[in-house]
Parts: sequence; C-alpha cells; structure tokens
Amino acid sequence: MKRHVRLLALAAAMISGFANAQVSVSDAWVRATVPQQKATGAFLKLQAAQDSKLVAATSPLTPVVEVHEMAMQDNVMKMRQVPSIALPAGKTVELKPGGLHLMLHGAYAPVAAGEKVVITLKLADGRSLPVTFNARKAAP
Ligand SMILES: [Cu+2]
Repeated sequence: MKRHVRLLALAAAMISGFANAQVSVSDAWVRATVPQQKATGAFLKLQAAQDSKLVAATSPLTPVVEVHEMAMQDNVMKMRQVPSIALPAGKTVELKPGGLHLMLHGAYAPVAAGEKVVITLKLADGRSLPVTFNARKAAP
C-alpha cells in the first residue's frame, strides 16, 4: 500500500513537471501611442512546448490588459475580448495587428517608440510569464 502511494506521488510530480514546460516568446512589440491616446495594442509570437492557454495579462503601464481578437462581423472588422488563446504544443501562435492581440486600456503614460514595456502573461496552469515588449510605431 505504501509503495502504491509513493508511485502516485511520483506520477503527480512528473505531471506538474510537464505543466512547467517552457513557453518561448519572440517579436514582442507594443504600438507606440500619440498624445492623448490611452489605448494601444501589444503583439508577439508564442510557442508552448506543451498544450497551454494564454488566459490574461497585466502590465504596470495600464490598469487593464485584455485578450482581444479582430473578426469580421456583418462585413465590418470588429475587435472583441476573448476568454483565452489556445497555445497548442509546438505550434507558433502569432498575435498581430488585424488578428489576435493584447489590448492595453487606460495607459498611465504615453508610450514612445524605443521604450520598453513589461507585460506579464498569465497561463491557464497559473504560471506568470513576464515579457518585455519594444515600443514602435508600426509592424516591423
Ligand atoms: Cu483590441
């Protein structure tokens, strides 16, 4: 019986080990703002080693960061909040203008091109992933 419990504990440790697998990040950038502009978008490429989900994000730059997508609705391109973005194992998921993006609302300060903004991504397994975004005027 004791041996059985030990095996279960080992299996649980292995599972949580897998859940901690890496998510790699590239091309993280945030759109620089113009004076009086309080909202902007942030974009990046994500690749998870194991199936994961991006469920939320926070930043010291703004009180509110939402996960958004652009989609056609009655022939008009609109953006809306989505509950999460799936990160299938090994697949690169791109957040880009005109598609999925992070929306920053109520910026406390303007964002000039060349500045760096930290946004912490929250994953479905409870992990936090701080990412440095470079501010620029448009897509590279
Ligand atoms: Cu948006």
